[in-house]
Amino acid sequence: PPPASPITVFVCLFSFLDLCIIMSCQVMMKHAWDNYKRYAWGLNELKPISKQGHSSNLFGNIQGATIVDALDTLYIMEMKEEFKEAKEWVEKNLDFNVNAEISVFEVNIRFVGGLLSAYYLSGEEIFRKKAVELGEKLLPAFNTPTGIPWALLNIKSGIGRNWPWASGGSSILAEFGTLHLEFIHLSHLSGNPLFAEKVMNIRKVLNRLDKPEGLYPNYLNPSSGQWGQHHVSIGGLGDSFYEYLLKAWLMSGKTDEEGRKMYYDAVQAIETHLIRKSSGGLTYIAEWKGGLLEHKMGHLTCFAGGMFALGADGAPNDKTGHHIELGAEIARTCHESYDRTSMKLGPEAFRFDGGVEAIATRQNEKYYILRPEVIETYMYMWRLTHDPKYRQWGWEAVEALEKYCRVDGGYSGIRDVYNNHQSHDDVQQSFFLSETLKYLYLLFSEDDLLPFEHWVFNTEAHPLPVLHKDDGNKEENQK
Ligand code: DMJ
Repeated sequence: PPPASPITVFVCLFSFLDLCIIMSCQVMMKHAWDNYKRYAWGLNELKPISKQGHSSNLFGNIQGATIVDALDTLYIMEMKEEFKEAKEWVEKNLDFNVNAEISVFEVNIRFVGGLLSAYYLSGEEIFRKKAVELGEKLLPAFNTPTGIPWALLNIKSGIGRNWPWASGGSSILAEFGTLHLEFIHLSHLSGNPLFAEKVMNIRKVLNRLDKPEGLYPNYLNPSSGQWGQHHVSIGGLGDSFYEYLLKAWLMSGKTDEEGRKMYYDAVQAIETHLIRKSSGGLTYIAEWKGGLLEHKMGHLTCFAGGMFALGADGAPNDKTGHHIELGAEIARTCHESYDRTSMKLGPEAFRFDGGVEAIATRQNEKYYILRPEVIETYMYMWRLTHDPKYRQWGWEAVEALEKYCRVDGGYSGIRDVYNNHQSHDDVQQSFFLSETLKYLYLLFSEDDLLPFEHWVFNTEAHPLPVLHKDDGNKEENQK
């Protein structure tokens, strides 16, 4: 049953089912938000079991990740009071003049993306100002011989470096490849072409390089401009690079032909070399290591179902139906990865070898940290096909989240989804509010709420408007 509140019980009793579920999503958001506010206000994330703040070093000592990540969800769910208090916090407290080493990717997708969406939805100038201010702080990350940015940047000193664990001192494909949408909007909103130039240069570097079998390795050295280890993944370390090629084209009003070509060429190579069918008939996307396949799929990889379906419309050679079908098959596989656990929540990674299909076999891959990718794919599949099974599957996820992740102090991740004796990880990730709950809400809303013709979602589910060629002039004329 949906989480009880007097209003939801009333609506559900009178069986306006979609409305009832939408309200359940609001109730979930309220529970997550109120507890964050109560126990961790102004800090990055909430520890819902120990009821205190959680600081991740991804944001250095920039604070308020949950507030900025949640702004647009609060707005979309019409939680006006909460949106107002979040805005006031941003006005008074969001400060980028700190001595902090941050992840350029995480700060871009959560903070820059969150602020941009809040600006476009509400029209409040403070969000535009803060987004541009933060974007400027990120620019020194591009000071490398190739212009491929560092992964980590001290935003006070402007000194960058890469993750010590990354192959051969490389930058990571999914990190430097996931700046494009936000940086194009930063140029659009600031009138400063530098942001767009930086991300267009990343494309130029990539296009000059030979790609093994047409695939993009996850590691690229920013000094030599050469690939590191030939490890290819559509999940962690690779994922949102592919997403942003497609969305760059869509966000340009389908004028960015280079983005389009890079996306469909990449999908072609992925289909040939990475996508396989299990003996039980489940389609999955394997990982590629120097030509050898590892038959494992990450929870993160599950976003690709939605991506294939979203890109179906422009697919070359009459392949629209094929791309929708591919999206549907990935959605089914990812649903199976949920359905084959005892909690009905999916593991971090699942395998197709050693006699198993869509099941995690290693203890350190059995956790679920409130990730959105499977629900994200349900949302895209629903919007693009209206097959009711996607709403059914979304509802199963709501029930499981309520049963196993909801605790007194908010929502927590789970350490082992195959073990009914709950062990919580005690973190309410900020992406639970920005992505998981937003995608659930959109799954049960009408298609004209943030329609795909006018909006694209960044990889943290922050909606950004499609830019048409004459948008800049229109704004000039209005001034
Ligand atoms: C989010 O921060 C983004 O979706 C990112 O692209 C991948 N990981 C998390 C959610 O799982």
